[in-house]
Amino acid sequence: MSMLSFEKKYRVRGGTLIGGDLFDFWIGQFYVGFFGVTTIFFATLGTLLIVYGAAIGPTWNLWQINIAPPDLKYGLGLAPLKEGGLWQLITICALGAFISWALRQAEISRKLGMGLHIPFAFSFAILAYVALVVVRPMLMGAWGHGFPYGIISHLDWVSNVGYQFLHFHYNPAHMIAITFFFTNALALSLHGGLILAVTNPGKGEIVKTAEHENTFFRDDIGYSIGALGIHRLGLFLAISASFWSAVCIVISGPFWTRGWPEWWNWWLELPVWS
Ligand code: 07D
Ligand code: 07D
Ligand code: U10
Repeated sequence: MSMLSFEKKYRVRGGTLIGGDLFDFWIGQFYVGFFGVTTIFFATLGTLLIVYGAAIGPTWNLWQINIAPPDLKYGLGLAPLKEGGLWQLITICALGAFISWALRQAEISRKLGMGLHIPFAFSFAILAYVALVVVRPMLMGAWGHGFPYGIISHLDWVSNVGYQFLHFHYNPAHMIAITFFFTNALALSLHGGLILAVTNPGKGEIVKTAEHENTFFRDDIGYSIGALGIHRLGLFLAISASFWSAVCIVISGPFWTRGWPEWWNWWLELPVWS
């Protein structure tokens, strides 16, 4: 309720990327917009296709439902509906829904006169998905290299693909991605902890200031990155995690076909050792 006076000010027409006034309105708390409609369309169609795939499949067990990509023999062509064609249509719907969602975020940001940082960040999640189901399969010559849509089956895919390269932990880009994921968790825990420590004090205590925040980290580690800086760092860490994930899977197959431990032979082959 407290938001209502503010909402009156910003809930005005404009800022849309496409279609002008068409769909430029709200339903309840949700902004609709052209890309809201395309999101609903793709997400609904994609979900119905998954339900259809489950209906013609062997199980209704949520964990076991599996929509497999086409056999490798179909290459980069279209497959019959029941032999991976469904996976291809669902992939198109997923891409349609994710990209619509990012554009919807962009329209809402524009309406509010905000930066486009959120859709920019979400684009990196989409990039990782595109790397898995579009870029890598295309570079390897078959849609069959995409991952299957199912809660357990997609885990099996990750494990199988990992062992195809003997020991996926030796993939250098995988190492970089994991390091970014872990650093991201460290940064968020430090930031969450710091903000709660200064702004949510015990009864009778006063709320502390930015000086306290900076001083804590100067005392602790000799440097404070600052209020704006920690958010820049957080965004950088998070998008880097997705970016290097995309890199680590795109190089596995298209650019490196042997076991990942073998990649490190370049170290032993350095001329300094001979
Ligand atoms: C908390 C935001 C909310 C999102 C949630 C996910 C669905 C799927 C659909 C039954 C952090 C909603 C789930 C819509 C249900 C049907 C048809 C985000 C939050 C709660 N995975 N993965 C999960 C997806 C890949 C891997 C869980 C999606 C790659 C491993 C969930 C994608 C690889 C493990 C899930 C995707 C991979 C998981 C929790 C797309 C490498 C786990 C996700 C579109 C990235 C964990 C049983 C979560 C698990 C898990 C969804 C892709 C690896 C089902 C939508 C192919 C190793 N994945 N995943 O919290 O418990 O994300 O699995 O790319 O251990 Mg996965
Ligand atoms: C792809 C998700 C995109 C999601 C989108 C939105 C909805 C809507 C609706 C909630 C990228 C979806 C939204 C559906 C939901 C509502 C309402 C995110 C994506 C667009 N690994 N590994 C990674 C670790 C091993 C292997 C990435 C760790 C083994 C393979 C990350 C370990 C082997 C692949 C990572 C470990 C192996 C990966 C995943 C430890 C198996 C990939 C994160 C501690 C034997 C994948 C792009 C990611 C990848 C990937 C971490 C172990 C294999 C860096 C920490 C050794 C084959 N692994 N891994 O990418 O890079 O998120 O994918 O052992 O393909 Mg690995
Ligand atoms: C942050 C922050 C900060 C805050 C914050 C946050 C980051 C300091 C100020 C935010 C953080 C949190 C709240 C913490 C928790 C969040 C997470 C852990 C992240 C994960 C989130 C979730 C798991 C929740 C996910 C929920 C979602 C995605 C909402 C789902 C909503 C919908 C499906 C509806 C979307 C609406 C759309 C698309 C448009 C409007 C549509 C409708 C209202 C529905 C009806 C549609 C129509 C009428 C359109 C017609 C449709 C047509 C024509 C198509 C029909 C097609 C057919 C085939 C039928 O830093 O600051 O605090 O809080």
